[in-house]
Amino acid sequence: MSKLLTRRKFIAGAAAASLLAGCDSHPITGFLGAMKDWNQGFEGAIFSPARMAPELPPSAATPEAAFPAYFISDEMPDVPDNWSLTVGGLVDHPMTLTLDQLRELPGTAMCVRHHCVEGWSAVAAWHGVRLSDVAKLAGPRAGVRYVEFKSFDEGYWSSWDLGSAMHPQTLLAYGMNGHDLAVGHGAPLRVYSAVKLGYKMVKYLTEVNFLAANTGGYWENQGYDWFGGV
Ligand SMILES: Nc1nc2c(c(=O)[nH]1)N[C@H]1C(S)=C(S)[C@@H](COP(=O)(O)O)O[C@H]1N2
Ligand SMILES: [Mo]
Repeated sequence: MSKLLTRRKFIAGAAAASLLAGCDSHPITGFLGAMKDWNQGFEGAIFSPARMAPELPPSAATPEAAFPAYFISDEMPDVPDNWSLTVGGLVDHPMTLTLDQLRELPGTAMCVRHHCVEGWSAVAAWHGVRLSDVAKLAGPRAGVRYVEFKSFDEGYWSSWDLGSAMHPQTLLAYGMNGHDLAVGHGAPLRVYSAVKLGYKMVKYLTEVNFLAANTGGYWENQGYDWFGGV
């Protein structure tokens, strides 16, 4: 399969994702059919139901002007023209996804509290696609144990344990509080999760890589806890 997912194949993929999301009364065809040879045990282990972290009503959201925007670049990063997300590593179907393609996937939203190790916390609703749905399209291989996230912000990156990455409350988020993600908060796409501390949630995302090895992270390599759970 080509690196660039064609629109037709992508739509088949989106259909496969919604089938996998729980409606499996349809015949297994196309992209989903191609995935039937997955290692079933591995699939069960990584996409098994997880305990859900507490969510808050959208009315609990912090006024946005009071929600810090934090990035390591000296100035707010410039969103590259023709931005796209690369999904690769040890996967059967490496992909390059545009923002429109991501928006066509089944989406979800959650309102949760953000915890930064520097001592602040704030609440927002985040909108996007479950990383586990993107993983189902990419088809991680049995040796995968980690997921690495890279950004266009001065090389900021993080790597996660596969279980946290596949948690149903771990999103590739393109929206916040009902509108598009602002550049300050990581546009066009960031990781957002109810189960991790702020520094694990890479903004300005460019790459998601499914890997056998732990590749550390920007803050993790300077002493912050690598797991970084909430
Ligand atoms: N690319 C990138 N992602 C990043 C950071 C960063 O500097 N660059 N900072 C992290 C930290 S420490 C926190 S607390 C959150 C902040 O997210 P916010 O700016 O939306 O509040 O982003 C995380 N993701
Ligand atoms: Mo942070």
